[in-house]
Amino acid sequence: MSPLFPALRTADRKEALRFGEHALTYAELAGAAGALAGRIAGSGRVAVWATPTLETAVGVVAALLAGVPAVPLNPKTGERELAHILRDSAPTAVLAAPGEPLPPALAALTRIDVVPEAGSAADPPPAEPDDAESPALIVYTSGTTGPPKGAVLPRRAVAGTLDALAEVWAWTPDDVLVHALPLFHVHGLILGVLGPLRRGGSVRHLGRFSVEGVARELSTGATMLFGVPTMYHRIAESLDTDRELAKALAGARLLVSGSAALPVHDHRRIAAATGRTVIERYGMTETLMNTSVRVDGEPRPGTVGVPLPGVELRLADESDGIGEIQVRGPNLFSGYLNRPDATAAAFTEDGWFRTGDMASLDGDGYVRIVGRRATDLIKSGGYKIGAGEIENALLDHPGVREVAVTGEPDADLGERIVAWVVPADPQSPPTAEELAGHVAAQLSPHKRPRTVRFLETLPRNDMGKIMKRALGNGNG
Ligand code: MCA
Ligand code: AMP
Repeated sequence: MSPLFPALRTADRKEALRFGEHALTYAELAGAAGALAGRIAGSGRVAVWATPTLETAVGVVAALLAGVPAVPLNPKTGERELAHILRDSAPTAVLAAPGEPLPPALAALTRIDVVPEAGSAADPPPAEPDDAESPALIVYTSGTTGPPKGAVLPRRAVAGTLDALAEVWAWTPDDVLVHALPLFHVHGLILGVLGPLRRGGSVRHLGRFSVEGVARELSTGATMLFGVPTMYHRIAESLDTDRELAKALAGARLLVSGSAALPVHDHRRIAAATGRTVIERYGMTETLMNTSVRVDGEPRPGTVGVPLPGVELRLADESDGIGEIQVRGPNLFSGYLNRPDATAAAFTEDGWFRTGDMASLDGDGYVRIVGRRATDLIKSGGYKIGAGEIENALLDHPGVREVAVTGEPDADLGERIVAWVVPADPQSPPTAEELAGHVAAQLSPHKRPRTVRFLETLPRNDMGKIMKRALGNGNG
C-alpha cells in the first residue's frame, strides 16, 4: 500500500500542525514522528494519551509510520472505563506529552515521552507497512449495553475514507482546517488530523472549542471547519450579535458538521447570517465515513448527502420508506477487538454492516436519517453513549437501588442524559451532583447525567422489564 502521508516524504517547510503557540512544519513532523517511529517499531500496541496537543498528533503519526496499532485514550476517562480499555487492548507502552501526569492505571506500561522538537528532518521516516489490512488504530466506542468495544481500523479504511472525502469536498493541500474536537475519536483524530496530513495541507487545533477561536482562525487563513452540531449550535447562537463571526464563516471554503444530526433550525440560522450552507456527512466509528453532501452537489439541510465513492448503501427491512442503513465498502473496520461474537452480530449474513441508523432515501439518493434502531444509544454533544454502561456505573453507587437512563432532547447537546433513580434510602437520596461525579469518575465526564430524577419505583411490564417509554418524555 502507498504511504499514508506522502507529504512527509517530501518534507518541506509548510506548516503541517498548529496547536495554539506550538506548530510543526512537514519537515519537523517527519523528523519528530520518524524518530519516535524508530523507537516504537516492533511494539505490540501503543496507547496514546490523547490530550488535544501537538504531542498526540505526533504520537499517532509515529505509530502509523511504524506500523504499530495506536489506541487513543480519552485523558478524562474514569477508572472503570480506563481499566477495561487497558485490559482489552493490552498496550505495551503509552505515548504522552513530557510532564503530563498519567493515572496509576498506566503505571505498569512503559512511558514514552513524545518530543515534537526531536529528530532530524534529514533522516527520512521509516517505510510504512505494506499490508493495507494491518490495524492502524483501535478506537473505543459504546454499545447499548456493556463496556465500550475497540473498533479495529485498518490502514485501508483510513486511507480510503480520507481519499473519498477529498474527492467530494475538493479537499486539497491548500486547505487549512480549524477544529476543536477531541483526539480520541474518529471525527477529531482521523478526519481532523490525519485528513489534512494525508492531503499535505494544514490543521490548526484550538485546544478547546470557542466561538471566538473559530472566528479568529477562519479570518486568518483557515479555509475549513469541522465540528459537531453542538459547536454549530453555539456558533448559531452567537451570530446575531457577532458580525465578525458571520464574516469569518462567510469567507470559509467549507463548513462541515457530523457525529450527530444538525437541526434544520441551526442550519437555517447559519445560512441566513452567513450565506453559507453547512455540509453534513454521516459516519460511524466502525465504518468511518459513509455519506456526504458533495461540495459541487445541491446542499440539502436535513439530509446527510449521498454515499461516498466506493461505499455501497442500502436500507434494510423497509417499512413506510424507512429502513436500517446497511453499508459495504473499503471504509469498514476489520472487527471489534477480542469480540468475534459482537463482530459477527454487526454484519448481515451477506456481509453488510448494520449501522443501527434508520433512514429514508430521497428520490435522487440523498439519505435522511430519522432515528436509531436502539433507543438505548444516546448521542450527546456528538458523543455516542450507551444507557447500559451508565446504568451499571450508577448501580455500583451505594445510594442507588434501581436506575434507568434515557436521553431527552436538548437544544445544545442534541440529547441530554437523564438518570431515573430509585434511591436505596428514600429518606436521604444521594445528590444529583454526587451521582454525576460518580459517573464522571468511573466512566467519563461526557457520560455523566445532566438531570437526575428520583422515583419510588421504576415502571415495569409483566415480565419485570423496565418500561423506559413510560418515563417522562424520554425517548427510551
Ligand atoms: C463537568 N466536568 C466534570 C464534571 N462536570 N468533570 C468531572 N466531574 C464532573 N461532575 C467537566 C468536563 O470534564 C469538562 O472539562 C467540562 O466540565 C465540560 O464538559 P462537558 O459538559 O462535556 O462539555 P461541553 O461544554 O458540554 O462540551 C461540548 C462539546 C463536547 C465541546 C461540544 O461535547 C465535544 O467536544 N464533543 C465532541 C464529540 C466528538 O468528537 N464526537 C465524535 C465521535 P474541561 O472543561 O476541562 O473540558 S463520533 C465519530 O467520531 C463518528 C465517526 C462521526 O460521525 O463523527
Ligand atoms: P460513533 O459511534 O460515536 O462513531 O457515532 C456514530 C453515530 O453517529 C452514527 O451511527 C449516527 O447515529 C450518528 N451520526 C454521525 N453523523 C451523523 C449525521 N451527520 N447525522 C445524524 N447522525 C449522525
